[in-house]
Amino acid sequence: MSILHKKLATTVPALREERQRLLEMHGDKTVAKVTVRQVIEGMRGVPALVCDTSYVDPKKGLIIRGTPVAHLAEKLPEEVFFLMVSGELPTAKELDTFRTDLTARPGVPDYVWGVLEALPGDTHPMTMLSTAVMAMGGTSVFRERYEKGLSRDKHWEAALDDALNLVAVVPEIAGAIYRRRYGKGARIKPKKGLDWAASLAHMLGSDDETFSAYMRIATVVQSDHEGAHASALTAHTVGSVLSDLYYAVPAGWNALAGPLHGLASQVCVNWVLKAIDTYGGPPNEDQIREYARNTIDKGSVIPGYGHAVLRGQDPRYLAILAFGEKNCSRDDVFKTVIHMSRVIPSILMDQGKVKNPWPNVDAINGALFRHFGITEVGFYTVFFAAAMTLGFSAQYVLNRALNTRITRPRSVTTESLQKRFDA
Ligand code: CMX
Repeated sequence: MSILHKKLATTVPALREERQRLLEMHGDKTVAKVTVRQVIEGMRGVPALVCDTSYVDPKKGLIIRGTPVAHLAEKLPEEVFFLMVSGELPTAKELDTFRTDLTARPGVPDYVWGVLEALPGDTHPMTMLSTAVMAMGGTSVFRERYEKGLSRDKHWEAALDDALNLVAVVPEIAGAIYRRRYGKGARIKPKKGLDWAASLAHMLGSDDETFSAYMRIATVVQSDHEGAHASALTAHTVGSVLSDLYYAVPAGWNALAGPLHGLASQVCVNWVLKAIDTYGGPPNEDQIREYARNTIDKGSVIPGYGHAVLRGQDPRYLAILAFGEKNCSRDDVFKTVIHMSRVIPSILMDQGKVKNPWPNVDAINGALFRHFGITEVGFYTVFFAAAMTLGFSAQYVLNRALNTRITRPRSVTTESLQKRFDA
């Protein structure tokens, strides 16, 4: 039994009692009214589920288990995963035990490498990631135990086994995808003693300590973003029907793979590089204005800007900015990203409809990857997905612990809205 199994076993009864108490005392009270606009426009802002791993405050941004993400930026991804699942950061001894637990997990089954090899060489790396992990479904502890009649009370135990197994292997799978997809040579095996992020850096092909430090901070800030953004909500819904984690997490990744969500980091770097190419070097302020306006006039969004919930600066962006200022302040792409971030908000504000004109995390993370030699933009969303594995998995485990019900809101017809409100 892992240390997280032991920890959670002590907290699950109280979590269940509290949920029951809330239901009994307040179950029929109204949380919010829902407008026709919210129904038509993507359920924006409708409070629709509980997520305790993290919360996105519109002004302050990501808060993980009560701690603003900026205060966790120096932590290891493993520590943050432990925090998300258990509600507490591990002590040094607990962290040690937890890291040993992770290294003792079964690893990637050999056939998964064959599955990756069988895909066409130009497959998008996000497709590779979901395919590889879905192919691991046959190893699901949850599925196996459920089929044998696992009691509802113990769903979380098997879910946590799957979560630990997946969290332990995601760096190796992501590293292998990078090397296979971009012709970087043979897959690199995990090296003993490295933390989660340094291990991923190593399996991409880099042992540069500054790059590992970047991977740590970038993983932590992108590890979770509450439970109702498009990809977490998708993973949540798939998990709510008791599909195992090898269905639920790739489902979330598949939602992350769109340009309005996690793919924005790939789109954003391409957009910045095209600006540099268009103007024969880093654009000046007037050129940035012209370039951004052209993008908007063509009917596209400015990639890496805006957010559905945030209404202030994104602390994930700011954390990566601070790291970049220390470590790659002379990089032309990085400098252009910063220069753009000073010019673009006012252009977006002038449009009069954008609710958040500030850069989000996707505006900047690709510039740092490029700086550290990972120039293949298609990989950036795979990294985001690898980081999000921590949050999706933690949320999955807690939902099984609380026996969260199947997600089943209602849809309405246009006719029903017309009849109700046109009358
Ligand atoms: N550039 C141009 N227009 C933008 C914009 C941007 N970056 N962000 C929002 N708008 C527009 C919207 O398209 C919308 O226009 P319409 O009314 O004509 O449809 C209007 O401003 C209002 O949108 P909003 O309420 O401010 O934003 P939404 O909640 O609808 O959308 C998001 C949020 C992120 C999809 C949007 O800001 C966007 O497309 N940004 C660019 C893509 C991006 O960076 N995505 C990554 C998000 C971060 C993450 O996934 O974590």
